[in-house]
Amino acid sequence: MALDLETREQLIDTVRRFVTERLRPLEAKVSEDDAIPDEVLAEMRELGLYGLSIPEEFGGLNLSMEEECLVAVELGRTSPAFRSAFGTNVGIGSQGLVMFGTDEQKAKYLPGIASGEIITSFALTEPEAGSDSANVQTKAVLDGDHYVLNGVKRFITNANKAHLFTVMTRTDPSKPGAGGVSAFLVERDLPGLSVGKPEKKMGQQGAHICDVNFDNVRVPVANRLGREGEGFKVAMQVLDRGRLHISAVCIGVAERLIADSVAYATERKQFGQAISNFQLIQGMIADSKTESLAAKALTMETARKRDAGQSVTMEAAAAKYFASEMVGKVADRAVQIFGGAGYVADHGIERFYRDVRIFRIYEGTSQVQQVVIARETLKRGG
Ligand code: COS
Repeated sequence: MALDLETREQLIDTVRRFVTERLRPLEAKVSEDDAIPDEVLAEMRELGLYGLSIPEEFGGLNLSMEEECLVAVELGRTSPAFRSAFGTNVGIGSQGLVMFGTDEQKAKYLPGIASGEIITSFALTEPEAGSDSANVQTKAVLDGDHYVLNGVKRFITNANKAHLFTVMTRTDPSKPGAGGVSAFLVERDLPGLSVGKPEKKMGQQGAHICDVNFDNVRVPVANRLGREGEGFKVAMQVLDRGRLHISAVCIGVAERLIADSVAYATERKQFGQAISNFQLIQGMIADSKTESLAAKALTMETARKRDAGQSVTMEAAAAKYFASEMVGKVADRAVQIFGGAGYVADHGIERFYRDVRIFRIYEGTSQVQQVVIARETLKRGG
C-alpha cells in the first residue's frame, strides 16, 4: 500500500540524511575492515530498513515497489555494501515467503525479518547451476514429515550472518528442469547445515558471499514454500522483483558518481581553467546524466506497473539490463574525469568502479536479461 506523499517524503529525507551523514564518512573504513560496524547495523534496524517491503501487520513498512525503488536510489548514493546488509531481508531473502508463504510461516518468521533479528538469504545458485538455475542439484527427499536436504549452494549473499535461507532444491529427480524444483525455508541451526568462509571478491567489501552446505539436513514439511514443483516459479518471481530493486540501486550509485564527477571537474584546473569548461569533459557528463535519467524513467515506470498488478518480467529484466550496464559506463567515465586521481584509492572512485561490476552479474547476468527480454518480446509479437 502506498504511503501518503508527506510520509513518503519524510522517509526518503530520513534515508538520504542517514546515507549522507552516517554512511558516507565510513565508506573507506568499511572497505578496509571488510565489515560494517555493529552500531551502524543497529541504527539500520532502528530506521526500519530491514522491513521496508514486509507487510505492516508483521512490523514492516510495506512499501510499494515504486516507494522501495525511491528508497533504493537513496541507498545507492553510498557504498553498495551498506545496502547489502539488509538488502536480502528486503528482497530475495524474504519475498518468496511474502508471496508464497502460509499464514503460519509468515507469522513465525516475518516479524523477525522486519525487525532485522532474523537475517535471510536466498540460496538458488550452485556450482553447476548459475544462469541455468532450473538445473539445481541440491536434493530434497521426503522422509515422513521431513525432507532430507543434500547439496551445495554457492555465492550466497549474507550466508555468514543468515538465520533463515530460502533454498531451491530438486524434489523430483525424474523431472530434470524447472518442474522438479521446490523451495524451502531452512533455519540456520539445523544439524548438517554449514556455511563456508566468505569469498575474497573484486569489490563491495563489507558484504559477504559464502557456500552453504547441506549434509542430511532434515527440514519439516511445514517449511516447504508453495507446492512441490513450484520452487522455480518462486525463484523467478522473487527475481523479477529483485531486479527492479537492483536497477534502483544502480541509479543511486550513478547519481552519486555524476555528482562526484561534477564536483571534481568544477574544482580541478588544467590549462588554466576548470576542466568542467572543456566540452570533451562535458560530453562525458552529458552521456552519464542522459543514461542515468533514462534508467530512472524505465525503472520507476516498471515499478508503477508492478504496483498496478501487471506482470513486469520483461520490463524488470530490461530495467536491470539497462541500469546495470549504465552504471558500469558511468563509473568508467567517473574514473576518466578524475584521471590519475580516479585510479588511486583516495577519492573512492576506483572502489565504486569495482563495486558496480557485480550489478551486471548477480540477480541474472546481462545476457540472461537479454534472453528474458527477447523471449517475452517474441511471445508478445513485438
Ligand atoms: N515468473 C513466473 N514464472 C516463470 C518466470 C517468471 N518470471 N520465468 C519462468 N517462469 C516459469 C515458466 O513459465 C515455465 O513454466 P512452465 O514450465 O509451467 O511453462 C518455467 O518457469 C520454466 O521457465 P523457462 O523455460 O523460461 O526456464 P529456463 O530454464 O529456460 O530459464 C532463465 C530461464 C535463464 C531466464 C532463468 O533460469 C534465469 O533467470 N536464470 C538466471 C537466474 C539468476 O538470476 N540467478 C542469480 C542468482 S540469485 S542472486
